[in-house]
Amino acid sequence: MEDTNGKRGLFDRLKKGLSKTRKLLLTDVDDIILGSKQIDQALFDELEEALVVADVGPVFAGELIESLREKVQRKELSAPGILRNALRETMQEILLKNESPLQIPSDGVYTIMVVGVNGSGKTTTIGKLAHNFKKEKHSVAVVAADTFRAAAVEQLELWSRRAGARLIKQAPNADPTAVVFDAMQSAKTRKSEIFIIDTAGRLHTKTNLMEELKKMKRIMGREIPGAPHEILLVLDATTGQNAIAQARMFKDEIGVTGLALTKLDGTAKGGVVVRIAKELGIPLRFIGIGEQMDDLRPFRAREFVDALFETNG
Ligand SMILES: Nc1nc2c(ncn2[C@@H]2O[C@H](COP(=O)(O)OP(=O)(O)O)[C@@H](O)[C@H]2O)c(=O)[nH]1
Ligand SMILES: [Mg+2]
Repeated sequence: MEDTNGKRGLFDRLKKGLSKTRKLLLTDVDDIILGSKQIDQALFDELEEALVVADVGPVFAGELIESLREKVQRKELSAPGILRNALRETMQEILLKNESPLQIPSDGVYTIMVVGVNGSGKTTTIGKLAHNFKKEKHSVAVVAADTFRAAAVEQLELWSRRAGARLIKQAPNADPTAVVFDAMQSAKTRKSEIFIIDTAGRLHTKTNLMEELKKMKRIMGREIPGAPHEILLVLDATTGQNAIAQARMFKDEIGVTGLALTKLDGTAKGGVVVRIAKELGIPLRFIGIGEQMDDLRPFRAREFVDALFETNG
């Protein structure tokens, strides 16, 4: 029997989730390397272009190539064949510097405010997060502060049931800040629980949305010292440059302490993980690789690079 939830099973799932990016990156890089007899400027130029196509961004691509060039100069690299491994190692080194998983204290109340535009995957990510936290034996409450659409509350309710998390909600169209206030009152009575707050993401009323989010944030901090402990911005990886623009906006308006990048399974431009970490300087906490409950993972540089580059299987 295949162990789909064991370490290997989870890794294979990640690999499968990243298969579009793997295909693009590996095929291109291998074609370039196999077609080259020596390491020269032309080879570096081609590699850099392949990396940019995979959306790692020009900054990171440039840095990677520079680092490879230094290795060649130090004679650590002599033939194109070993370049692939060097690329993998260098990518890992750079990403490790950006690795910063969410650390949740085992005791006390911990609050996560989840923000992002409609459709980016907030509610789904909250469901998966709740599931993960429950597996780690935390108490979890999800808070339906996206009250704008009735369907949004129902969707969260469904996920709360799947994950076995408590749901805090009010009547449809309730004031979202009132829901948050409610949740914080509940938090005051708990010794130890993670509160995950779902919020609206309608962008056509941007100013109102940002004001509403700021108000929620203020109320949380007023009721529970240190809250929100994390402001997690959810970004859709398939939107590329747009995701970066959104991140800048949310960062400037309300402050963002961590990122979740969803739908990596839907894009060949998974290099955007790297780009976002690099260009925004916000820790990448989680990556989403599918629609199921187990399809959210803490971002780990080594695992991510291994899943991108491992060829057997
Ligand atoms: N393939 C894939 N789909 C996802 C992922 N995360 C979310 N989705 C889908 O994206 C759509 C929008 O998600 P939702 O959570 O409702 O977004 P919200 O409007 O930000 O709350 C839904 O159909 C989700 O199933 C992911 O990692 N991979
Ligand atoms: Mg939603």
